[in-house]
Amino acid sequence: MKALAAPVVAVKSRSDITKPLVAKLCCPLASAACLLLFDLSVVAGDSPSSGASTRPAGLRPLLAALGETNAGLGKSAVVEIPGLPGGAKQLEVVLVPGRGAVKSFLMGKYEVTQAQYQAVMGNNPSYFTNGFDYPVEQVGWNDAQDFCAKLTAGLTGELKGKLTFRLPTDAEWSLAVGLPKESGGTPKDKNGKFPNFYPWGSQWPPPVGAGNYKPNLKVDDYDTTSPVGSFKPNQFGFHDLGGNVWEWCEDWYDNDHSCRLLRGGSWADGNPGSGLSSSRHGPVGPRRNGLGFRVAASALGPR
Ligand SMILES: [Ca+2]
Ligand SMILES: [Ca+2]
Repeated sequence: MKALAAPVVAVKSRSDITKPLVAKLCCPLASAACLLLFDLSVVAGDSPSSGASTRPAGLRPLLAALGETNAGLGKSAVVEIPGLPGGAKQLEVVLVPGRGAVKSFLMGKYEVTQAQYQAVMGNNPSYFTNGFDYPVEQVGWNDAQDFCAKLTAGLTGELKGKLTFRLPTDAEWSLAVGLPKESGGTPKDKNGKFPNFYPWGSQWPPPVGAGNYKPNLKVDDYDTTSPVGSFKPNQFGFHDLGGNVWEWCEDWYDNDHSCRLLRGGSWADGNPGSGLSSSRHGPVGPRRNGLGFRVAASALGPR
């Protein structure tokens, strides 16, 4: 059984929970109108582990790479969201080369943060309001969809009509976490089918610093969520794919179509099953403090 983060006990009202951070993040630019100011500045990094450089490279090469089957590693782009507080993590997307039927795509280097969610959506539903770079949680699948739709609607200039933000598919998430080709129909069919295959390697329990997992594993210093990017990235440059918050994906969990798919485990998980790279979860309540998401993006229309 996988341990999902417990539903929030009604100790605080949602408005009480969000007030401190809202005050911190309050910015006159954080309105829907500001979304029209979106622009995408592409920064190219030679390797994911070196981090993104600050060299502007233009958008076109990245869009072109989305149409290639053999897109190069290490390309990333920053999506500038107006209204982020100074020093807050930007929304950065990393290019993942396609494989088989999966076309090359962009996926968020980090889980979506509370500052990013606040700036785009105008509210912060998170339970653990410890700072703006913590992952947004207590978001449902529909909330994540709305966030992506607003990002897409805010694109301007050469991006408009060329790119769409969405949630990663199950197959994309598997590619990003480095899984070999999987067999099976639904995500539920593929759940846990690669034993001893974790985001950090093959050992259990995880080594210290592997990610943010349940406190009894003693692999990190966080009892609940941690700021995104607190642990080293994987080979593609993604942080926190394993642990911190479970991540909503685009797919249904199974053919019942009763719930959407979650991947990656959370700060509240400490069993090997949840830690597996192939771990999936579906049947949960809509909003819990261990559930967040990261964005994906793909090209739209003719280039
Ligand atoms: Ca932890
Ligand atoms: Ca995660």
